[in-house]
Amino acid sequence: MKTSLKYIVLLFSINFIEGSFRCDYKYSLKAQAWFKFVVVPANWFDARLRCSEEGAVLASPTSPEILVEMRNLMNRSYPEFEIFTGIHATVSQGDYYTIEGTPLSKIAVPWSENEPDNKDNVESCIALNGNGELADRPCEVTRPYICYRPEASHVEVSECGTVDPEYHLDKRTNKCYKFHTMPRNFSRAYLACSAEGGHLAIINSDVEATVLRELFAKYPDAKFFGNFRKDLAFIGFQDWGEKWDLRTVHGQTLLEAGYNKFAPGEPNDWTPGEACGGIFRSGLLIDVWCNKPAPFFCEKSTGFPNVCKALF
Ligand SMILES: [Ca+2]
Ligand SMILES: [Ca+2]
Repeated sequence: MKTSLKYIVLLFSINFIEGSFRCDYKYSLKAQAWFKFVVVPANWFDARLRCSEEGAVLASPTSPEILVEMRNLMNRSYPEFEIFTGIHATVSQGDYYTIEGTPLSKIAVPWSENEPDNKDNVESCIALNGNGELADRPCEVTRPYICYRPEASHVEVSECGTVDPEYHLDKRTNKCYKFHTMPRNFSRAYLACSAEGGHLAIINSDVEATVLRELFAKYPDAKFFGNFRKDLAFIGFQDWGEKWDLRTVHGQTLLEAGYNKFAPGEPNDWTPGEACGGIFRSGLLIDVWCNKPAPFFCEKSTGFPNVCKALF
């Protein structure tokens, strides 16, 4: 009995399922890809970033099948409604390519009336409207958008419930962790963890502090490139705009969360709204400037977001 149970657990803990991805994406058989319509408008740069962090790309209508699926998701058939596509000339004005490198000349989608016009010479990003027509727009304006992930033949969904191989399960806390060595400010670090289906790590026990301390130790200073402090990393607490009221990104005080051991002299004086959570290599806490880029820890539950199979 015990052996068979172990076998079943093993079978389900590391899956090599053909065609699996997070369930907040919808699989299209015709386009052989996963799609997610993001309703909250973002500027083009943030749209690209969020799709990328989710393991996808900002969608472009590179085939009739993809265009059909994009229009289905938009679900509006009037020209006033627009989404951003991944087609852009943000590197060199006028040189339009999709994120994946397909040139604009290979995109068989008509232009909207009087477009493209590069109005005021500030338009380097391409929107798709409800009529299925293109228009160039300033990249800084905000639009909804669609993230896209072509179906790979073999996708490894880990025991952490993600295709991201950098998340590792720690049996002591039954949570998964990823250490981002590329430094970001607190806001961008928060975005990265969130887009990956997790959150900036919240320490709920001395054991979890040990887990992070040990993970940090696997990355000595020499493994980081760049000019920033390598003795601390962001984790998920901040002052929420009120001086001294440090709380986790899930709203709990550190005591409620289960761990509030600060380094000697920390937290020290700071300006409200500019104190964000950090952890030293020692495992002790520190409050740091939110806008100074630092490496960071993400934490993820094994079962969120859910993983879905493509229906073939
Ligand atoms: Ca235009
Ligand atoms: Ca935790």
